[in-house]
Amino acid sequence: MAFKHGFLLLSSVLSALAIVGNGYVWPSPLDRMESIMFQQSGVLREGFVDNINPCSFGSRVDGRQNAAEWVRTAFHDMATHNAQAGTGGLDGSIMFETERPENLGAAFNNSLSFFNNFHTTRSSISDLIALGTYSAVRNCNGPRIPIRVGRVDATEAGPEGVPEPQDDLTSIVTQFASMGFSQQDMIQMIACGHTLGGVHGNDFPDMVGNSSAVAFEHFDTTFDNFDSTVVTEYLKDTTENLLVRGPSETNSDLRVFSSDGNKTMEAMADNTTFLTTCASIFERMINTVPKTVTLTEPLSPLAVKPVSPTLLLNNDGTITFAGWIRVGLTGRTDRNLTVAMPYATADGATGSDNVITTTQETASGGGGSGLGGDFTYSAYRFSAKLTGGISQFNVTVKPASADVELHDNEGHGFPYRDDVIIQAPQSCRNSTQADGRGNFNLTVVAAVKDSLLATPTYLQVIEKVPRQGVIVPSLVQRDVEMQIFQNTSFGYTLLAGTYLLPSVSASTEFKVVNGDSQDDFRSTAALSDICAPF
Ligand code: HEM
Ligand SMILES: *[C@@H]1O[C@H](CO)[C@@H](O)[C@H](O)[C@H]1NC(C)=O
Ligand SMILES: *[C@@H]1O[C@H](CO)[C@@H](O)[C@H](O)[C@H]1NC(C)=O
Ligand SMILES: *[C@@H]1O[C@H](CO)[C@@H](O)[C@H](O)[C@H]1NC(C)=O
Ligand SMILES: *[C@@H]1O[C@H](CO)[C@@H](O)[C@H](O)[C@H]1NC(C)=O
Ligand SMILES: *[C@@H]1O[C@H](CO)[C@@H](O)[C@H](O)[C@H]1NC(C)=O
Ligand SMILES: *[C@@H]1O[C@H](CO)[C@@H](O)[C@H](O)[C@H]1NC(C)=O
Ligand SMILES: *[C@@H]1O[C@H](CO)[C@@H](O)[C@H](O)[C@H]1NC(C)=O
Ligand SMILES: *[C@@H]1O[C@H](CO)[C@@H](O)[C@H](O)[C@H]1NC(C)=O
Ligand SMILES: CC(=O)N[C@H]1CO[C@H](CO)[C@@H](O)[C@@H]1O
Repeated sequence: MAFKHGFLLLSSVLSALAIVGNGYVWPSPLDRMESIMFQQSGVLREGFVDNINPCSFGSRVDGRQNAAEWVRTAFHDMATHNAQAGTGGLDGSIMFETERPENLGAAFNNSLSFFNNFHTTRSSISDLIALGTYSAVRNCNGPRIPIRVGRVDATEAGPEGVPEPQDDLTSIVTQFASMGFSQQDMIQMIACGHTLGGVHGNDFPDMVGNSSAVAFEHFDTTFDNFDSTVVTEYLKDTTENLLVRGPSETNSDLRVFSSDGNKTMEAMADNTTFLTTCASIFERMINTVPKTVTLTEPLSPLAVKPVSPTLLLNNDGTITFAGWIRVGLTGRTDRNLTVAMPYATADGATGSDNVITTTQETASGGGGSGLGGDFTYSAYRFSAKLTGGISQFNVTVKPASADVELHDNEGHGFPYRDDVIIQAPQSCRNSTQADGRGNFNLTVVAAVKDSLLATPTYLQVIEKVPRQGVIVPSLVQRDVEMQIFQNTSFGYTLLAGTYLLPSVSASTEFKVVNGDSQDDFRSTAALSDICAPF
């Protein structure tokens, strides 16, 4: 097969999920989204919250509120769903639609360029938009919205059809009906959306009476709190929401909110009811997807999760196994834990010698959390030199005052094989221009078991390919057949592959694959400038 430098477009890998009980079996395509969702602060944090923390973030700098922009992005992406045909919905097609009059504003590209930092083969832009709504709402003191994943990104623009403030009530009701939402749903969804943010002078100068980008008229006085004030101020007639108070040509919120005699709004005036109502309608909003998409069960955090495990063949023949074990603290009163990893060698041997010890991470107090207390964890670091290799491990957690717990990955053990090992120190990514055209030279070295050499080994790099008019590049897999580079006397041969990465792709994912064996999902950003000798 002539794979060399060939490529294929990535399709969703998320359809082949193994979900067991509450959690799922590790490793899984879900791991990426699970980490982004539940490792929001502290040690091992992913940084997804950076652009929306605090809830008002952005508003004092440039008259924009990022949390509000993320929520608006989800609605505008979803709004062109056709429930009858089962087309459109939360599918990332907003990427191709930012120049439409119905999508006025910097909100969409601003949100998408942030989500792009988290875009991988295992985290689609549309799943990130959905997680963006969860995160923005949660970080603004709003309710917890269950997050299902598996959305597949559109590859082109969809039809038009986002409601606009000058539309009459009948056409707005019709538009929501076409998306699959009733008149009451419509009132709820808009009221919930307009508890954050406001209207910008540069987007709607006639409404604001000022075309300045920093003239930002909030929908309610608590624009940075996800609460019912948008409703109560409307009912008390003290609201400064320009979609209620503003010019009558563009006061769509007044038309919508009063369309059932204020019945739905009155029912949402109470904060508790507001939060439960919004959790439910926003969950339906983000789960409005094309009928070709099957969403997973809601993500829940794994109780015990290996984080960034790596192997490394040393020049004395030993193998270093390092990484972290993330241990969930939810429901634990005794947090004085001893965490260890009984493992099986490459040929399956176990025993009391084959146990890796861990120490609690010292950075950031040794732990971290999701948003709003949805999940908390401690992180345990390990780094062990193995002499017989590895094929799988379990995790034991011993609270000081209770019996030892065995975490065996739903009975499977955590599979982890040493057939193919990416040699991070021998790999490099030159940060200076390799060829004077802005390309980066990526060199990847892997140790492959001699017994596997009859099968070709491929370096698979995900190249980010820019698209005209779209702020998010597409992800294209490039396969490079790796060549023998150095023999060792340890049963492994070092193979090397190089790929010239365009600068937009300098930071991307890669893996090394040999038949059924692979070392998976590494980041070029973690590589140094110089390839060190073995
Ligand atoms: C008839 C339907 C709707 C109309 C006509 C409408 C109209 C508007 C307008 C004119 C703005 C100001 C945008 C700007 O100045 O950049 C806005 C902002 C916003 N809308 Fe809506 N909207 C509708 C429904 C919704 C829904 C269902 C949501 C729910 C998620 C939502 C969420 C938001 C948010 C969060 C903002 C604030 C954005 C920011 O501060 O940057 N909208 N909307
Ligand atoms: C427009 O808004 C800006 C920013 O809030 C403000 O400095 C300016 O005075 C406003 N102009 C008018 C005419 O109100
Ligand atoms: C609904 O509430 C608005 C704002 O307080 C008010 O102007 C309007 O008269 C109310 N409509 C009905 C039918 O009660
Ligand atoms: C809702 O909560 C906000 C603050 O979180 C508070 O200012 C407001 O008074 C509450 N509204 C009602 C109706 O309780
Ligand atoms: C891990 O647990 C599974 C299931 O309980 C067991 O079959 C396997 O032998 C264990 N592995 C090790 C290394 O102890
Ligand atoms: C944690 O438990 C160990 C015994 O398992 C004990 O020696 C140690 O003092 C405890 N540490 C704290 C902080 O309680
Ligand atoms: C990239 O690096 C490899 C290995 O160091 C080298 O052989 C190749 O010439 C380099 N390519 C460019 C364009 O610098
Ligand atoms: C969003 O970004 C794309 C790509 O850079 C650009 O073509 C498009 O015009 C931008 N949209 C807006 C509204 O600025
Ligand atoms: C590695 O060993 C093989 C066979 O033993 C030999 O053909 C090959 O030239 C050696 N390669 C290197 C890079 O030393
Ligand atoms: C500028 C720079 O760091 N260049 C290095 C790129 O990587 C190759 C392979 O390790 C080195 O030889 C260069 O010195």
